[in-house]
Amino acid sequence: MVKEHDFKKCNQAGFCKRNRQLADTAAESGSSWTSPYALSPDSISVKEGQVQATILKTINKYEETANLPITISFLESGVARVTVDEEVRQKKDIDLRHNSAARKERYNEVEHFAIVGGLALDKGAQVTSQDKLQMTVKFGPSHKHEAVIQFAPFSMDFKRDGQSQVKFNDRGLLNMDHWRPKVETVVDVKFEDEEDAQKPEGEPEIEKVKQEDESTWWDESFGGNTDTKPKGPESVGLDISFVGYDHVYGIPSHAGPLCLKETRGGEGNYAEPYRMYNSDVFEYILDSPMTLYGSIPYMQAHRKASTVGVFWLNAAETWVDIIKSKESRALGMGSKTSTQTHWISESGLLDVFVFLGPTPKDLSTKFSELTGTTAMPQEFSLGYHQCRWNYISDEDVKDVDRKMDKFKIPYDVIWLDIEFADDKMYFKYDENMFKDPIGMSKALDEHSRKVVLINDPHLKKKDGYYITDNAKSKDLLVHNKNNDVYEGHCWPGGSHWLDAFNPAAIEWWKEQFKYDKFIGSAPNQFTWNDMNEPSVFNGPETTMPKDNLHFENWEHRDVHNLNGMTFHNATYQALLSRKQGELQRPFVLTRSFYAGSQRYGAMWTGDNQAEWSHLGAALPMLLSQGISGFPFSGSDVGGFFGNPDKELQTRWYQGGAFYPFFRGHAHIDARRREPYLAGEPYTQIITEALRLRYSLLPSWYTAFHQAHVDGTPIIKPMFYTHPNEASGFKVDDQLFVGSTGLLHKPVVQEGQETVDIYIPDDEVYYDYFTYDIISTQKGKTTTLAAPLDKIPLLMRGGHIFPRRDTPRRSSGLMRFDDYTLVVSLANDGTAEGDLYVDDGESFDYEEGQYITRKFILDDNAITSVDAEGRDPKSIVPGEWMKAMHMVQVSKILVVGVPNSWTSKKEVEVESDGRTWTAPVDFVPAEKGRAAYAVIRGLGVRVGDDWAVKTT
Ligand code: NBV
Repeated sequence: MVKEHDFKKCNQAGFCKRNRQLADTAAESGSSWTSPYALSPDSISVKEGQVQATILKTINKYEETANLPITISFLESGVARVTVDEEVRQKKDIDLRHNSAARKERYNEVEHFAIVGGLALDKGAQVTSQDKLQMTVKFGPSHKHEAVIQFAPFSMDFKRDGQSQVKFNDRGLLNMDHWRPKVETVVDVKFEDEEDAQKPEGEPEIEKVKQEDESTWWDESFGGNTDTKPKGPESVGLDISFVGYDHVYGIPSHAGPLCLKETRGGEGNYAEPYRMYNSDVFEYILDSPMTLYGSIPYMQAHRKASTVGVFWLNAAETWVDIIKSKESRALGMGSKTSTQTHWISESGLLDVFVFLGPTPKDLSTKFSELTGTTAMPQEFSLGYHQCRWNYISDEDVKDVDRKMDKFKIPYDVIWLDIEFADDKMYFKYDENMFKDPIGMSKALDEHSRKVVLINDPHLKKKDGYYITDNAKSKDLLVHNKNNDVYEGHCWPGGSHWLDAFNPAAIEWWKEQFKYDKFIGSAPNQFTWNDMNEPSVFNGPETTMPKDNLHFENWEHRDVHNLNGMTFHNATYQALLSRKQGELQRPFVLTRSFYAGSQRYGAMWTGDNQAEWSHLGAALPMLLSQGISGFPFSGSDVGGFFGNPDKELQTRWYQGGAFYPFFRGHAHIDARRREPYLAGEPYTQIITEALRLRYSLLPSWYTAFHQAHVDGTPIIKPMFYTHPNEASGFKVDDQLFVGSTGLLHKPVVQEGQETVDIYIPDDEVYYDYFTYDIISTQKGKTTTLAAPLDKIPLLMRGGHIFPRRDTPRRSSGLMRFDDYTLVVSLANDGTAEGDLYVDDGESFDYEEGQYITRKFILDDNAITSVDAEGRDPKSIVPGEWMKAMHMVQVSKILVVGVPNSWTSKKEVEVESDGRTWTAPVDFVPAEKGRAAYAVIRGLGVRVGDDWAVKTT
């Protein structure tokens, strides 16, 4: 069990404690509380979508102020951004500072790592009114968005269609700890008369020092480690209120419900704020706001028919308090709940993006414009990954491979954990155990399978280990507070850490992955980045000291939450450039992440446990990843720590078949548990779950492509697909796959043989396996039988989705198989769906080498047209496209066909100027099962336009 006391609570982090106290003081003072921040109207300048000004923070009774430049940017997308910095300090101030190598200004480079676009300014933004007290700016498409900036105290109100949605500093909790010198010796100055007191020349802070509680400003110790905090207090805090919104989601990763809880006590609530400080929290506890391995400080608020959100662009340790308040409305009008949040970061800028919706999908699109979308994955990475700590030798790997084949269990990737490396020196295979890694890779390649090798950011401190020696000589390692190379403990013992903030370190890292450099590496080998929070065994809270220094002398404190992403990026770049001319898409799994990590690969939820509760906890976490822009996510199937019993293992595979990233993994001390070891009936049931995943790969790939195009989640929660159905806003134990209409609810309890599945609309739903019509009622749950061999899976009426029905050993072997289309008729007799397919490995799709189809069934026909309306002749087919020319849609299964199909024996097919007929098998409705028809031997090319006449 994770030692909770090894990690800080808010009151053990000085800045969190201070800001929370401020919230208490403000609340206690009620209306007499005034925020000491005022925007100076004289400082305002407006140009082309941007307002610039200075906020003055009154810092003492002499009315001295700290100057905080503010930039409010109105973006073309309708998103607004508010950035507040602190004026660069005087040289003399800097000299007064503790003697430290750390940079003096506030960290301002998060944008450089997290943001890739979407910053074009809305040049049409217009100041529509301005007086001494406030100004109003209209912006965004059709000027529907509006920002009201109140000057004193400073606050902002973001409106859509004239209605307040998001408010800043409404509760007066804005706080930027201004820079102050550390006064070593407090001079004992006594003032006879406070009123007449003259400020002593040159010693402005002395009196203040005596009045304020300084105890959390400077050095702070926790768990035997002292943070020297050479820059003193520099926290940023802000209250952000979502007016009229009673649900908030996001800020992953936390092991709790998708819909975030309140954090200031009360029944069922948390007593601590949600924390974001990427940490190695192995065996994490469930239903907790404790931090985990990665952070995306992006929150969305939702109410019926409206979604808005904020993105807090700060990479320092961050805490978020959430409370809800009920406001009664006029008599008989009931009450309206608002959610009030309080964001607190240890250092850096105040930099917040505001999204005004109104749909969850709008938010996905806008957030992905800023932070990028999911990298288009290699298709194999959507298959099943077989991992454990550790497959101990190349013979072991080949043995597992053979056995998977023997039991006809499909899989794509086998993984090697840290024991593959000689004495934990990554880039060096343990030659005794892995005698022929190239031979091993080739053997796997025969069935189009891959290997993933772990590669952690700690480099073993050992003279003669080329990697460390070379990185050290080039000064590419993280430094300690004295600016020497930092040393800590990790798997290899004494270790150093690559500083992937340094562009030269990335260039160097790329070199190490070249095939001729990394002996034993091969094109079908990919990478796993673990421990990149970074995890440091002897560091404070198992990570790096905050006063460590990175590239250009930024303190670790400022960049901590970005650390994992920079390493993930370095590895992604490295896999991209292993050999000149070999342009295959990288696959890199990361444990630690930040907003933007989706551009580099997949994540998983770290070290869970082989317990039912952890199986249940996985889905809400993955759903949260999906709506937060990083949907390529999974949890260790089977549970990392411990030994699942066979029922749990089986249920986990059934649930895992619906994780975007699907990997079985186990701790080194856990018993072997490859699916073939489970024995019957378990092995067979697990194999069926895997085959289901494989047959649906075309649909998964299509969903991934959508995520790649516009940030749409791959698995979707109910509030996302049905934003107007309030009864589904808290539902986080079931999912829709892409736009397939496939609705799955995993069984997550021992001995459970039924599930109650929530139905979000009035559509007809069919059982995926039996085609039974499920009795549904919008907003209610319906009970499905779910014996061990049954995955609860429904097809929502109105969808068409692609499958490949021939079971094979790996996804690569299915590349040129024919397709089956499954059509589930809606109540109104229509259906539609999509297919996207490319070669699944190269970047040729960027040159138009892909097939994308829109399938539509209406009263008369099922048709397939190019989803982008491209003229097929405009595409010069490459090798893959040529091969695809032979691939057909060979079968269409139509579920829910009307009785008029009874006499249908064949249908007319039309494509490429030709017509022919295809036989139909019609099966009438029976005992609750829908009528269905199978059109066989269709013979249409998947890339061509075609129509199947159904009348
Ligand atoms: O590399 C060993 C493990 C790995 O199997 C696991 O998936 C990671 O989350 N790693 C953590 C380090 C040790 C964990 C106890």
